[in-house]
Amino acid sequence: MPAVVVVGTQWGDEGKGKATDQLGQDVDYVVKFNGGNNAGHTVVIDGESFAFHLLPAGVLTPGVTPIIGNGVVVDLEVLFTEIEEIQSRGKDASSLLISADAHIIPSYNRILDRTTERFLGARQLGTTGRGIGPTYADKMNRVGIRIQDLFDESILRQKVRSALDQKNSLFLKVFNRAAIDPDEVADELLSYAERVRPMMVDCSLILNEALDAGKTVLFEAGQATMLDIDHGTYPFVTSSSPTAGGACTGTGVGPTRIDSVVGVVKAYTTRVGEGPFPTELTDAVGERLRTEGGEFGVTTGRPRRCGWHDAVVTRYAARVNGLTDLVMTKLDVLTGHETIPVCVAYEVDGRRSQEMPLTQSDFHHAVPVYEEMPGWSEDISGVREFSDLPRAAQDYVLRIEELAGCRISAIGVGPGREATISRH
Ligand code: 2SA
Ligand code: GDP
Ligand code: MG
Repeated sequence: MPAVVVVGTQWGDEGKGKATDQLGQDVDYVVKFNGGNNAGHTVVIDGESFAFHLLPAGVLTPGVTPIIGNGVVVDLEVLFTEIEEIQSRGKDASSLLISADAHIIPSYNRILDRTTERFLGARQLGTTGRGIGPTYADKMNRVGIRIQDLFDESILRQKVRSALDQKNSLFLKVFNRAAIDPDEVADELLSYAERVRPMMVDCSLILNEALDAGKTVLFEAGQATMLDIDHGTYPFVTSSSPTAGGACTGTGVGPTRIDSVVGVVKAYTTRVGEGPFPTELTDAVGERLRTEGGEFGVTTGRPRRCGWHDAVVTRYAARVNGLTDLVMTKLDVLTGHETIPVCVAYEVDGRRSQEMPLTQSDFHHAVPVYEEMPGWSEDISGVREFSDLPRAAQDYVLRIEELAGCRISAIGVGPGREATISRH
């Protein structure tokens, strides 16, 4: 497939890193199109684990050109720390490219993100504190700083000053903090300019020319459908577009050029941060999923909230992303449960529906309707053929496929690249 988009179908951490790494073995470009270093993707190669926050997962594959698209927000300090870390582990990151239009996360937005969360107290969103929300807000308010601004010092200083004009009064009057000196911020940003210069490109031009020349491109999403600013559980969302449409706006490639959209879905469900989660388990079973699934944030180390598979969410994700395929991950983690409930519908005020409720108020009190599936006890981590899975595990996958209305073309049974069952 010349152009394939990989998205998360739930609340993130579905295993997009592994899926991108695998699909990315056969492509020429991997482009990250949304989010920033709030993402945490884990890739395990030959038993060695790599965690990415800002860099596209494709950075590990020789011959692949990784690109940070215009839809991404870039923390320059994190960028160079990650590059150095990868290089110190013997991998080459020198082919990395960055869109000239990508926005930069200035230090004041990290401060603003964390201070706002503290200020909100019980009403906080549970952000990653990386400055993501304030940087996208600046972009929409047209007071953002872009990668290209690093190469026009007077414009950069002017833009930082305008952004801080508004924020300093907030810091001083509301948060009771000292004002931030615009020149200090500009000096810090400018100190990265020469290292960024060779990476800065026109992302849209490069990708469209590559597609014209018959090359292949993988579009890698950070976060997931239910965290999408438009289609997620607003306001408990991130501030970007992790759904398939974001691949177009976040890179400058038109929708007619996209061939397939792969949704990554965990066999169960997790969420980090605040917000509604109908199938959440707050009991010992949830704790067991967290322990056996290693469900802790890759970026912040926060324990993830865990619950059963919510097929209403998966079905919704299939619709809003126009999914062509699903890749299911972590089926191995469900081994050993006597029965496995799957949420097949919600009840809202006594009415049952398989679709996402129209309003967030309804979603907040949606009651999951469960169907009990028989579990299995055999270790499935070494299975590589679908027909070799225990009957109950096969039925579990087929039922979710049916409920989602989308084919499950691969199944993960372990974190490693090889621990995958392909159904092609
Ligand atoms: P933000 O920082 O503004 O994007 O936070 C807003 C909400 O989005 C959620 N969010 C995430 N949820 C799951 N995984 C994410 N990445 C990391 C990971 C998370 C971590 O891969 O483990 O390490 O904690 C991610 N990024 C943002 C966030 O929890 C808020 O609910
Ligand atoms: P992402 O944000 O969607 O890329 O996912 P994360 O990397 O944050 O979290 C997914 C976690 O599950 C990582 O630790 C992966 O190594 C791990 N993982 C991915 N697929 C599988 C699988 O099929 N089985 C198991 N047991 N672990 C998996
Ligand atoms: Mg993650």
